[in-house]
Amino acid sequence: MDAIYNNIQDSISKGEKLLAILIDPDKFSVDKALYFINKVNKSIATHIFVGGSSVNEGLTEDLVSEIKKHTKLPVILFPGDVTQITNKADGLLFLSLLSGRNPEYLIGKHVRAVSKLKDSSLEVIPTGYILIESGKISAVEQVTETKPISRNNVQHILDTAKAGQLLGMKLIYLEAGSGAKYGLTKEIIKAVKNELQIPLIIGGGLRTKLQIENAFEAGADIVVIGTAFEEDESFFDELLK
Ligand code: 1GP
Repeated sequence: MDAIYNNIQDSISKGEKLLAILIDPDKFSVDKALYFINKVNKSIATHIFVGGSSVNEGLTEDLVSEIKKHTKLPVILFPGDVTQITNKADGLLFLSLLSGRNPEYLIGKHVRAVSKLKDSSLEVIPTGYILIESGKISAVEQVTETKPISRNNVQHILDTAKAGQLLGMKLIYLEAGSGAKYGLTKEIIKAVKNELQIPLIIGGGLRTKLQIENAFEAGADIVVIGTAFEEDESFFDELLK
């Protein structure tokens, strides 16, 4: 039943690194899906994440349905809101924003999600989501009305990630914010990875192959890339299988 999560763990045990392409339904037209997903299929990407901080209702379901027609990769929801939950996907990152102190994003929206998840076949993966300050105000910060953790306060980042694991979360997602000025440093990634026994996702502001490799080298199990492909699809050519 936990195929996505088990496959992530299998890959990690074999030393394989995982790359998720993030598609934001608000910035992406369904007409482009076939062309774009063909590029994803030819690349080293292993997962497709779909979601955004603010997405109009219905867009996610239409887009996920279209994506599913063209790929065998797992399609996982990365929702900014309950309205983005759709059964058409394979999995759902059930995100709790641990860096913030807004109860809506810690537990409120989750309670409202339950009725949508009734009879759902989505694989729900509890995920501790931690926003780190990265040179500009991120959409997550604006929408959730929470402050990111300072990138200089590594101990607080570590304690937050560890608290997520102790609460039973199955993944920790360290987020610099979409289009961040600076991606997360190797030092932060390494320090958090050393604290955790659960897989670590890293995303935000990564735009080059070297930055992706550095994140993997520092200990990221899954790297998420969104903006780099939105801005320049030729980036896929650097990431061919
Ligand atoms: C955003 O971590 C993801 O939530 C990806 O960030 O768009 O900067 O690649 P980018």
